[in-house]
Amino acid sequence: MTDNAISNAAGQRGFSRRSFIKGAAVLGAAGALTGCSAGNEGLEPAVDASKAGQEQIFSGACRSQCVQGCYLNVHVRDGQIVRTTAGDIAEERRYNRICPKGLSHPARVYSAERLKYPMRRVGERGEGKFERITWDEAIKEITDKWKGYREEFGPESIAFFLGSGNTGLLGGGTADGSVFQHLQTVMGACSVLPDRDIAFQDRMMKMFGPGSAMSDPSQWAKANHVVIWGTNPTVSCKQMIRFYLDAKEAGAKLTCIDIQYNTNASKSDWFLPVHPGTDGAMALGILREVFDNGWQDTEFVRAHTDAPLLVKEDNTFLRRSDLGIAPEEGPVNPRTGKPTVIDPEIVWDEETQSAVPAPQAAKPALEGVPEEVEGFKVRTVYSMLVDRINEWTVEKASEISGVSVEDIKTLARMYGQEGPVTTCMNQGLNHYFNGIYTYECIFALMLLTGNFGKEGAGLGSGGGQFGVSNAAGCVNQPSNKGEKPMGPGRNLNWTAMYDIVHNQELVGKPFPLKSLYCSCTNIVSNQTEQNETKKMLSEVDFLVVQEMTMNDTALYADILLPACHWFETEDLRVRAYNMPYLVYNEKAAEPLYESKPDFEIYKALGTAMGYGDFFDFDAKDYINLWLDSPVAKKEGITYDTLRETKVARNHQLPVIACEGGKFPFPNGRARFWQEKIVPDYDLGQEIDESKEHLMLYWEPAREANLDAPIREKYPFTVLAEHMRTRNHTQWWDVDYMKEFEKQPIARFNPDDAAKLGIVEGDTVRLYNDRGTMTVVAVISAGQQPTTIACPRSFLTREHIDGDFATISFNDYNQVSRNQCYFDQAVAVEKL
Ligand SMILES: Nc1nc2c(c(=O)[nH]1)N[C@H]1C(S)=C(S)[C@@H](COP(=O)(O)OP(=O)(O)OC[C@H]3O[C@@H](n4cnc5c(=O)[nH]c(N)nc54)[C@H](O)[C@@H]3O)O[C@H]1N2
Ligand SMILES: Nc1nc2c(c(=O)[nH]1)N[C@H]1C(S)=C(S)[C@@H](COP(=O)(O)OP(=O)(O)OC[C@H]3O[C@@H](n4cnc5c(=O)[nH]c(N)nc54)[C@H](O)[C@@H]3O)O[C@H]1N2
Ligand code: SF4
Ligand SMILES: [Mo]
Repeated sequence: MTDNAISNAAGQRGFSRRSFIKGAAVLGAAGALTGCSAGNEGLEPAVDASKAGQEQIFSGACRSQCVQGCYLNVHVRDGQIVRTTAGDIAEERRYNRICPKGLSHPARVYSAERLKYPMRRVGERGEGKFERITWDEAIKEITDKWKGYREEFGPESIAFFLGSGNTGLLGGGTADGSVFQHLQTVMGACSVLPDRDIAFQDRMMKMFGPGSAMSDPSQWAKANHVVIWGTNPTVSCKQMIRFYLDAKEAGAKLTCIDIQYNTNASKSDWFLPVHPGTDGAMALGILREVFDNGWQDTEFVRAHTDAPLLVKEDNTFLRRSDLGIAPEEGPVNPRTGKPTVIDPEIVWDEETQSAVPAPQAAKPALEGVPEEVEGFKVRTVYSMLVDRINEWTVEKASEISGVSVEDIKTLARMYGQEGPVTTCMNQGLNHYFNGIYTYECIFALMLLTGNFGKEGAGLGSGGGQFGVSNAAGCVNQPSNKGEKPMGPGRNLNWTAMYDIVHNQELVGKPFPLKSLYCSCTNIVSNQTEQNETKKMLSEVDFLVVQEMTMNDTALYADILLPACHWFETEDLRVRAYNMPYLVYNEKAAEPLYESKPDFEIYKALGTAMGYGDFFDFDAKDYINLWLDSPVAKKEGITYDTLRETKVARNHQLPVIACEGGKFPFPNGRARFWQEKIVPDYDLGQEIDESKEHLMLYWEPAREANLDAPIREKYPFTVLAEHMRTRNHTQWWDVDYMKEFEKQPIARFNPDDAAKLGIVEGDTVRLYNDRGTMTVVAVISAGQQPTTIACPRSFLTREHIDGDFATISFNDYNQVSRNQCYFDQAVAVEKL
């Protein structure tokens, strides 16, 4: 940090330290550092100090992109937040939880790094030199600039980055109907898509259909096998870990497939290490063994997937209309208001040896179909799947994945013979360039062995659905005069941002982007290829950052707006992946310094832009608007009831997703085949369609692949591990969390370390063509050879030199706008 930034932070310190120490005494007494509390089911809530009349307790929601969304009690004494404890959801105590981060909120509230007042940049971008200004000056300067850009270049010259740092409705940044999103829509500004965690969700939708493909965790205990495949619940999904252990207690065998030995592995019955980014190849090897033994679930596949459908030479399905019968109009689709089209796919009926619409076939054939049906050259999806599986051998899969032939065969037996199997996945496989193909192959394994839509068989991890929300209605809320919002503006992909800002062009066409507004995100630390991010932020005309702390993105702002802490304002926590309750957050204390609730800032900006009529609501109005949905009405959830109950059951996972093999596609069948390739982004990229039609394509990761030519120069691959003590970069400002994770490290396999002459505690530099980082070495036998693991949420100033976030690449798979955080190769130098 520069002198000014330091003096600014030091200026804040005087107040904060004193306040924090006062709070910390109570915190220590509460034993806040002893670790993560277990589930509280069956236990009474902890001692209620409020009974002694000393403390007032407010309801709170922990709402970072940890996405567990725990319900907390916020204890206040003399107007100061002194501690947090787990809230009590009496009807389902299995969701009562708090972790050390949740316990350390007072330290965030009173952190020395909090932004105190609005500021204007006076130094170079990134230097962190600012001067204090008033709120009026800040709002006027921002909106004067924006009005100028809008006049000259149109509304899309301003872009908003909707970040995930706060999963609240009023103050949050996410695209869940937040006020921030409403402001962006009203202004017709562009939205910069974070492009994170996309491949997993995308492939679920494409293969299993819209809606949730995740079964309720209560199902896991009914499985014979639970496979934790590329997810790290003990660190990343804390609401979930107890369900794995429940399943184990109930007799399920736990298998952990990971690239390193970690706590999940230590709790599992079987740990199976795999080479990074090769799980898809391993799944194909498992499938080969399954098919060689005839262990596939033919009847499930026939009845519930597109395997028997006939594909023509033009890659579309043979349909009744191809046989000369015009499509019929079906019932009106309530979403589009248009009639559905009835034009069923044709299958070959084994019983009658004739071509009939799939719903009328007695026994749709999977194989043995004539080459030509009704004048069309066709193949069943199934026969193409079999061909592709036959391109693989267990030995080839073993060679690529590093998993022994024996172990692959054991997995085949597990999936093919010893079900039901619940497969628990999340984002661990997502963060590679080949992420979509990995998921396709594993999902195919689940479908082809019939491990889906049945008790104890399916996809686990706990998902999230907003059963009760009217998010779109919130965002598109008309003004009180009935005017419509101008937007939404265009979506911009992260990977194109540097080009847009630098060349003022998007896919060869002029695109004068002038201003970027970030709230609830730390893009410098979290988006891929940091040096490119920094170049973009240095070149953009006008950057507004709304933040709680002076983090790496804040250092670049032209205008910095200080947001208050979550417990200093009212909100509703709407997003959570594994905790099925909405949580109402009461205001527990006054915002410190001159910080303000984000809700008020968004409203002030909207009003100053001349859109006051669109922001004529208070918290109650907006929450009620979001709750204006059939489900919330049915459940009787309103702002007033939430203020009473604090929590309300929200997104309900189906107990068994796609139960009975009913998939939410028009034909009810899960999909292996894509008729039409629809990339989820368009940057004029060329697409090799041969990779995309059949869901059993696999290719290696880009740099994590051991055989990639780049590995000659950069022999190690680096996992970006989520930190135990931070959610992304949040909690960086809590000093005592550093007792657990002090500084950036790189973990090496002992043999690699010996070859490199590295011992624990050495200073090492990891680098590639894109970036460099200097950190401390740690040696661990849990690390596979040629792989390094680095906890990844440190700020630049916490590294000895460089920054971890500089080494990743900023490029997407041809159809999936998915950032890759784990697919990176480096060389290592001992300093
Ligand atoms: N404490 C904490 N919790 C968090 C977050 C945080 O920053 N900190 N972030 C939140 C967010 S936004 C997300 S998206 C989730 C993500 O939650 P998870 O999906 O659980 O992802 P990760 O924590 O990255 O864990 C990935 C696991 O996959 C393993 N892995 C990596 N590559 C491979 C591979 O090629 N094959 C296999 N089989 N395994 C592999 C890693 O070793 C690791 O154990 O976590 C959320 N929770
Ligand atoms: N190398 C690497 N990079 C990664 C990942 C990885 O595994 N490795 N994981 C990726 C994933 S999966 C994700 S989801 C992203 C997450 O990326 P981000 O969403 O950028 O995550 P955070 O670091 O939590 O940043 C949130 C910011 O919001 C601020 N904030 C919190 N609450 C509020 C509030 O109420 N108001 C305002 N105005 N600001 C607030 C916090 O101070 C913080 O700076 O990171 C991605 N980046
Ligand atoms: S950080 Fe995550 S697991 Fe910890 S208390 Fe907050 S929401 Fe819960
Ligand atoms: Mo994420």
